[in-house]
Amino acid sequence: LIAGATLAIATTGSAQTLPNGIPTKFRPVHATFDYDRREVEVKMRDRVALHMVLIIPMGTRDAPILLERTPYGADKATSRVESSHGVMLVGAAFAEFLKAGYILAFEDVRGKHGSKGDYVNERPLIGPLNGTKIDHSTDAYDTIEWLTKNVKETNGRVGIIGTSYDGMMAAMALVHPHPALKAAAPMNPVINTWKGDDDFHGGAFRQIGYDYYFSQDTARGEGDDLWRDAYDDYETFLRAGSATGFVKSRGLDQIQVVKDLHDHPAYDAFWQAQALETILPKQPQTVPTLWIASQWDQEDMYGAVAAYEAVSKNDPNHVNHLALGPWAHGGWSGTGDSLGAIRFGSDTAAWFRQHVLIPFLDGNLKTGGTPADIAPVTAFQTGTNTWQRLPGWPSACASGCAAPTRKLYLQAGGALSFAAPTADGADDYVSDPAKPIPYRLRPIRPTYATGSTWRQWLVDDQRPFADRTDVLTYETAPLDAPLALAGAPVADLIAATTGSDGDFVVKLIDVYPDEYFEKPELGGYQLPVAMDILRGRYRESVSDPKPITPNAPLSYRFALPNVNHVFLPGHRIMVQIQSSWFPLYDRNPQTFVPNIFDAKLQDYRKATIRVIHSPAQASAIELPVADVGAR
Ligand code: PG9
Repeated sequence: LIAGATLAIATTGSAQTLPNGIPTKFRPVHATFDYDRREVEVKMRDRVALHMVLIIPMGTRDAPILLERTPYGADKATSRVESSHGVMLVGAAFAEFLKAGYILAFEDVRGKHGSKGDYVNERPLIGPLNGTKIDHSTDAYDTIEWLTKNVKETNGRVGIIGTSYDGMMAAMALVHPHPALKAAAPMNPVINTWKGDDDFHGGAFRQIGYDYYFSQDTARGEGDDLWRDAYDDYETFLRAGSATGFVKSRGLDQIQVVKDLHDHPAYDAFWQAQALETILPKQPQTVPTLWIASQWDQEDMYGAVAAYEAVSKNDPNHVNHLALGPWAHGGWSGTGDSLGAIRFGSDTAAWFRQHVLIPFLDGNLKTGGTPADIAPVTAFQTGTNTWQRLPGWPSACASGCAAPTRKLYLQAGGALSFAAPTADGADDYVSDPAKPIPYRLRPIRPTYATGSTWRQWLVDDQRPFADRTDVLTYETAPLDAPLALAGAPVADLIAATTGSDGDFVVKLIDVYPDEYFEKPELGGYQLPVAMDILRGRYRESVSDPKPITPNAPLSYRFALPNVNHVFLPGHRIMVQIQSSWFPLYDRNPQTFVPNIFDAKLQDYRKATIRVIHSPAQASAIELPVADVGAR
């Protein structure tokens, strides 16, 4: 006892160091894991190493690989939760792929996150804008080559998938594809960022891109969020004046893509040379492809359908498919029973994954897989809330479709009807750039801010805008029979403005019955079905902008996004017309200036717009009217 006490005192009394609590090298034990997570560096043909993470179900053999190439972080995509179960690491949809027996491979595109090399936003394919020997097509090729040679668990068949930017990566892999690439599913892909995906719509510039480019293009990893001057983005952007004012106030002109956007406001050779919907059909389609579109895609509403339509023109083996769901951007991967206030009666996204997407992948990728019976077009029809199998898309269009479009004419007294107007008429409004029309109810939060409801804005109730004096509103009587649309409605306005430039926003709206017993709070709801904008200077040519002749009645014709929707009996069809949609789109000064990005304070002027609905100058919206019951 005494000896022990002496020893204890001696130990405490001496300045003996304690062992480091952190092991020199901790060796994790993963014996209970049901997956193997492998991080690999893959050398491209120019010796640049790209970082890839593989999730391989334990004990798997002879399995196909699903590859996603991303600028958003392969590590992040494969480490959502620390878990012994692979399905917990990845998003819910990817968990379904794992359960279905796939190996998952996420690769950082060059220059981002763990990958070496330079990052070029939307790096153009080799050609007039890219004089190097590498692009995303060659990087996909080299990656697939590596996967088939180095992953012993694979059956040597690879599918490429991805949403948005990653969807563009999937689309680019289809250019000179690797022979082991056996399926592709580009989801809400960026195909043409000028024609209607992220950056421009009808020539009007989407200012929300600045948030994206600030966080994405100022750091190899994840960048910061762009700061604000006010809680309400309406205030922040209005104070900045022009888009260039906003750029300068934040130093964004140091970012290459921001310079490119500024220097190419029109659809010039720069945009034309990288348009994937013109590049893809140059070679016959060989890889079975399922393009996935969302009816209310708030970011890339153009790409999937445009690519499907273009590729279908050179598809000798009939391997090209389209799916259209009632979703927002990326909605195929989530829970698809509702969007905002609108309900679809079932989990449309889960149904799509289990009945279309996974069977499509299985049929093309699994060893001995039998081709699934996937219709050329699988489209969810909103209104009736049913899935349809269609032979092609669109079902109706101005020419060359199964059915022609039908004109719904603007009429006096705010009416809309399929009969052409019989008396001269017009409606006027004053568009004031000092008080642009908010695209949503204010305060408008930054697009990507926590809690932002940006993803559902395309189904926002339009009532708050319908009674503004700078918005024209036309509507039918309640319908006594259902009216189905399957295609892209076309706005066809005859209008005059006192300005020498100006924007036209046209919204096609489903007005719910005044009282709606199924969901009373939707009584009178004005559900946007398709909406878009045209910058007047591009009314004749998207590549060659011209001033508008003031006070001259001129044609403003432009397509709205694709819809597969039924206006049900008792509902009304409404059209709203206005000349700003702020701050999503930069303001048109309504005075012709060489580059609207640089418009000066004095360029922004009020204009009176006259929309004409006379027999000789009828304004209308052309509807792709289809058979309601097509299945
Ligand atoms: N829609 C995103 C995007 C923004 C800008 C350029 C390219 C893509 C995306 O979600 O990836």
